Amino acid sequence: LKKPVSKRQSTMSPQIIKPYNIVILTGAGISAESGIPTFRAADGLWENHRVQDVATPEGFMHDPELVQRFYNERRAVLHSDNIKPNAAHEALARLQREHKGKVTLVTQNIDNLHERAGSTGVIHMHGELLKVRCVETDHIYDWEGDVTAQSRCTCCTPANWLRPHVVWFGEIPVGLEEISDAMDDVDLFVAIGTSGNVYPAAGFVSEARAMGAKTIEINLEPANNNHLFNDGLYGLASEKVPQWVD
Ligand code: BJW
Repeated sequence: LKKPVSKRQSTMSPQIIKPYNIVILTGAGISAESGIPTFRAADGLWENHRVQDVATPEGFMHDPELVQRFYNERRAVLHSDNIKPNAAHEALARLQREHKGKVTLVTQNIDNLHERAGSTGVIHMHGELLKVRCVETDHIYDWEGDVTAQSRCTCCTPANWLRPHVVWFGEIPVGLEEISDAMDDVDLFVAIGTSGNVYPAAGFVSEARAMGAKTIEINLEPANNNHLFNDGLYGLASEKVPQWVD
């Protein structure tokens, strides 16, 4: 992995250059080759559902059973034997182990493929599929199977409903403070397999540039915010990410 030349570093003498800090943002594209579908298909539907029906608090209030079923199905897919981390997840875990500076891994994905590849400290800014939370207290529970009509929290009396621990449109993403801390001393920002359509994640590249960081996009095709990146590596994540890391 070659050292990025950022505005800040280029003004420093070589003797005082410290190990550089990397912030990586991943999206659905990194898990596509592991068998998990991306979101923005040409027909605008997510697995045959309208976005507003399954990924908004209003959709959940209107038809909680539909939304629970949608996430139950995705949880079941995640557990199936053919879903495994791919070479891109593995390369990022290797980078985290071997890089001398900080590597902050932020994912918009709710799957657990980064962790299964060996990554640690992953910030799941849009939540986690294998967790649910109490609608009243926000207490979070690990959850492997289906959420049924009988599923209730154990933190309230009487017990309350559980909802998927995911971030829907109009809700505040998870870990924003930690992400902002990492952005304070970022030298290299890399976005992998994300379409640049959803904020605040799509705006991180601008924040990184404002800090003087170099920015790279790795994607099958240029994202919506592609003009904001210094460099692009285009192709399958399972090929381009290991090439970039190694
Ligand atoms: C490959 C590949 C291969 C394929 N190899 N690549 C303007 C500014 C700021 C905010 C807004 C704004 N206008 C509207 C908003 C609000 C809204 C928003 O962004 N709306 C847009 C539609 C405009 N944002 C929100 O509501 C967010 N909250 C918020 O803003 O709170 C206010 C606030 C923020 C900050 C501080 C204080 C207050 C919340 C957004 C929540 C998004 N939730 C979802 C669902 C999560 C649960 C679930 O999974 O069901 O998150 S939506 C969905 O989109 C999911 C994803 O994480 C997210 C991003 O999708 P992603 O990962 O980019 O996937 P795709 O499918 O779009 O793209 C796949 C990419 O992969 C493509 O580029 C392919 O080329 C590539 N690819 N195969 C490499 N093999």
